[in-house]
Amino acid sequence: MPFIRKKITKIATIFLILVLLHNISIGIIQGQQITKNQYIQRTNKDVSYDLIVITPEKFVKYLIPLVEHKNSHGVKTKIVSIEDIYIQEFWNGRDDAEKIKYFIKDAKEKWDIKYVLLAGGRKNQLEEETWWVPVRYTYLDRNYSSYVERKFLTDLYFADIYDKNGNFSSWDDDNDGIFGEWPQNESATDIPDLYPDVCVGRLPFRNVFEVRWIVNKIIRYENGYPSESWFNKIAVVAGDTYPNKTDYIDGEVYTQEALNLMPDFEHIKLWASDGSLKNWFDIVNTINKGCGFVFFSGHGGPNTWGTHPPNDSATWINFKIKNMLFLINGDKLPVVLTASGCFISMFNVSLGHTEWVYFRGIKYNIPRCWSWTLVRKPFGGSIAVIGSTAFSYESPDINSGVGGCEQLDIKFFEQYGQKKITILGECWKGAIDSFLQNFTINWSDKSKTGDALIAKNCEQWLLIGDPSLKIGGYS
Ligand SMILES: [Ca+2]
Ligand SMILES: [Ca+2]
Ligand SMILES: [Ca+2]
Repeated sequence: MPFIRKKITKIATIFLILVLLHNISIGIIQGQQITKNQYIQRTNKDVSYDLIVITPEKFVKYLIPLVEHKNSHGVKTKIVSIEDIYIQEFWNGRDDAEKIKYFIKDAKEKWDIKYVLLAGGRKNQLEEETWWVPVRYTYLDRNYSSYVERKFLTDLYFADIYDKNGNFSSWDDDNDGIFGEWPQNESATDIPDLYPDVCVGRLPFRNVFEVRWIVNKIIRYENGYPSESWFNKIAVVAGDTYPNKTDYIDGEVYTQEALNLMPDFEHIKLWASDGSLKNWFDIVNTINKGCGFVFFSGHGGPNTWGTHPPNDSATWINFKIKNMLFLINGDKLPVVLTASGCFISMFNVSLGHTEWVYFRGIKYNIPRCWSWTLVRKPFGGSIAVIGSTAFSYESPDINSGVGGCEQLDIKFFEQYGQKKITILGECWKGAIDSFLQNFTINWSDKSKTGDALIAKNCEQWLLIGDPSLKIGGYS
């Protein structure tokens, strides 16, 4: 008997040591004195939240004023640090981005969240990418051959957490580490349903200064006075996107469709065809006077938006990052839409990252993309930009509009102007839902310009801004 007792004591001791090592290791791995049990105690409260803010520990204290502000308006908000997420999802997720996605799934199931703010972007300006909050690249480009060039950023990955059967959607069905894969001349190998299950927006902060001034911007905007006349205007900026390819003035047709959906707003047309859009100054002048929305329909790059006068492909009318210096619109901050501006929201650009920006044929580097520059601008700019992180594609058929990126913008205005949805992220989500319901994707399509582009237009349509933003502010 003493022998058996001795054996039980030995087994119990080993078990105790293993339990201790396990809990300590979780703490040590993350460099924090925290055990898994402590963590579960902290998070298993029987509560619900509307918004979770996901951010590195470093930014947390600067986001607390935003949380207090949101809670004061009845938007129940919780900040969760990336470091805490990595502890909680220690056993889940193959990489950092997938851990975040599992956490969002857990948060939806546990707290019934509606909105997720990814509050962090690239850490530095070097060529090598390191991120405050992880990103996901998908592989669905129809213009380039190598995988490196074919990948593009998508935050829809973090919003589309369930597949059509209600299971966790990895966006990597064949489990090869290549996400959202639809190779050229082949059927799709990964088939996500793309329908967002939560509303996701990103503020790609690089430093605490940006966090502080954008938190301040959002608070001032939401506490502002929506009845003020500046907000009740929508400006549209467009010309002939494709002078040779299509025989209509593309951007002007699409922006008119958006205006038709916004009857309660004063319409300001900056159109190349009637001379109301001659150059960038017309845009700066309009934004400086104040408007609730600006819809740009044309071309883009990380550094610029642009279009043409009718039937004149040689002439460009651009609105570049450098022109934003002249924006002095203060608190009169528009929500900006521009799905057709290719690469305009490519928030992975940096001074060490040379892709896609040219001056007279010479590549040069920019510290941040057009959309983020507009949102982060102090004393003006915009409150949010919804735009594309890669090549976006206009519909080849103007009558049906099948899958064209312009339809995403138009459906956004349908959400706001017709369905009276006033929360920014819900307009974003509703537009994607409606787009996907209208244009069914055949995932077996092998054509170069077919259904893959419908999927791509959705995946890259990124909200830079607070998804819980009350458009026009609280009265
Ligand atoms: Ca795959
Ligand atoms: Ca889904
Ligand atoms: Ca045209």
